[in-house]
Amino acid sequence: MLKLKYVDLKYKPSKDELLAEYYVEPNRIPIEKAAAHLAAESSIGTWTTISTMNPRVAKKLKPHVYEIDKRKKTVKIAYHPELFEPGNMPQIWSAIAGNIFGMKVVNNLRLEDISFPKKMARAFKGPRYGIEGIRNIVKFKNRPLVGTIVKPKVGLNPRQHAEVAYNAWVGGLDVVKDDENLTSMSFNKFKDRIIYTLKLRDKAENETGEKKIYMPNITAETDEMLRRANFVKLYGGESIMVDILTCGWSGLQTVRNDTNQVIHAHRAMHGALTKNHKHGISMLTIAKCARLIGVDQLHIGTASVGKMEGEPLEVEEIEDEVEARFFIKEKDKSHILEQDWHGIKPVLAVASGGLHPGSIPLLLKRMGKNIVMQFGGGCHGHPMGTKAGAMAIRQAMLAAMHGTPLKRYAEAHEELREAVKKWGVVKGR
Ligand code: CAP
Ligand code: MG
Repeated sequence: MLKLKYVDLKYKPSKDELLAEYYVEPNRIPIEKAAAHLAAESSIGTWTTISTMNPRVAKKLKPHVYEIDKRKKTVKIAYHPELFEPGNMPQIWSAIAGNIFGMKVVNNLRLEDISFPKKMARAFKGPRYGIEGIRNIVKFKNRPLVGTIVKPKVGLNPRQHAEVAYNAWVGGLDVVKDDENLTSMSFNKFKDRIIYTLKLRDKAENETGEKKIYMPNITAETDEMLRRANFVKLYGGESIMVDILTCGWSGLQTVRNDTNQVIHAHRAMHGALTKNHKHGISMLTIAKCARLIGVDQLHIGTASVGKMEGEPLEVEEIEDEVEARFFIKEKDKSHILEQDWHGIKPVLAVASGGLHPGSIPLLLKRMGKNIVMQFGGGCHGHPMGTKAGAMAIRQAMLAAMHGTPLKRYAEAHEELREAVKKWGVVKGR
């Protein structure tokens, strides 16, 4: 029976192959052996030699472990493109992020990065709007978008929900979105919420003369998501939000292909994959796949300014990803959501979680102005209420854009003053 040799450290991957990088902690075997098992199980092989393997299949489709770093415990594998179905993200993950996580030969395993060859990447649609499309909708380019998540996460009825959204908009926020666990509840039915909230969005637009955006969470079974997106469109909503990981890539692909709205991607559950830096799947990998499928906005954390754990690394991974292996121009140093991907539009990064007006200067410094900044507790927790919270956020954002220290700006702005009194100003480099 044919015994295949998967490790070939002299192998030079071609530009047509998919490259995957793993962190590998082998279980009492040499890392080379563990790597060979991973390569086999994620492609054509299994735990033993098999009579049905023929030299032709082996020669064409066998992946190559082409790099092993014993100190860093990293392994890189090159996969022939025909191991994958074009445009089928679930299948790609079933292969290179599938069975291998459960194998006894590894104690820990983390998929750190995927590099797609151009042809495979082009089988996906990418964002319909991307950064430029969203900027065209809001009609400004020179500042971050600021927004809120209606809080409490769930509990308000549709009228109350719409009222909170309205107060946030007229206070100065651009975006209002539902929370990740708010869908169609007994006390807050999706359709009622859409009707009331979009009506007050129109009112807020008329009163402020600014474009206001509502991102309703359509997360549900796939057909239902499409029905909800249609309903939103019927009432004049140009945006929808999807919990991309709990829905899965398949649901997300359908939403991307069968709707024509701006897609805001919430990453609820990502911590189950990303939080353990020895096991799971990196946010970088998730971000690349989400961009290929075609989300327009993606949560990437808050550069450790906010509440979510593990963020410095997460954000660094995304913001500083310059290992130009993903068919990008070698010299392109922009972050993974914005790199030039030859026709696949850039995605607008979303910073959310534990933010308040005092977080803005540092956030702006670390993440730049091409982001959506979102404030839940940091808006509705304002001592004077939601509208004042929104005003304080807008004031802090304008102050930060002009390089004015928040405390100085707050002297003449009561809302910001109260916010800074409650939450302070976040310091850092
Ligand atoms: C923010 C938020 C977001 C998380 C997601 C929340 O609210 O709505 O879902 O920030 O995190 O419920 O926590 P607060 P990430 O502003 O009140 O914290 O972007 O890291 O996935
Ligand atoms: Mg939330």
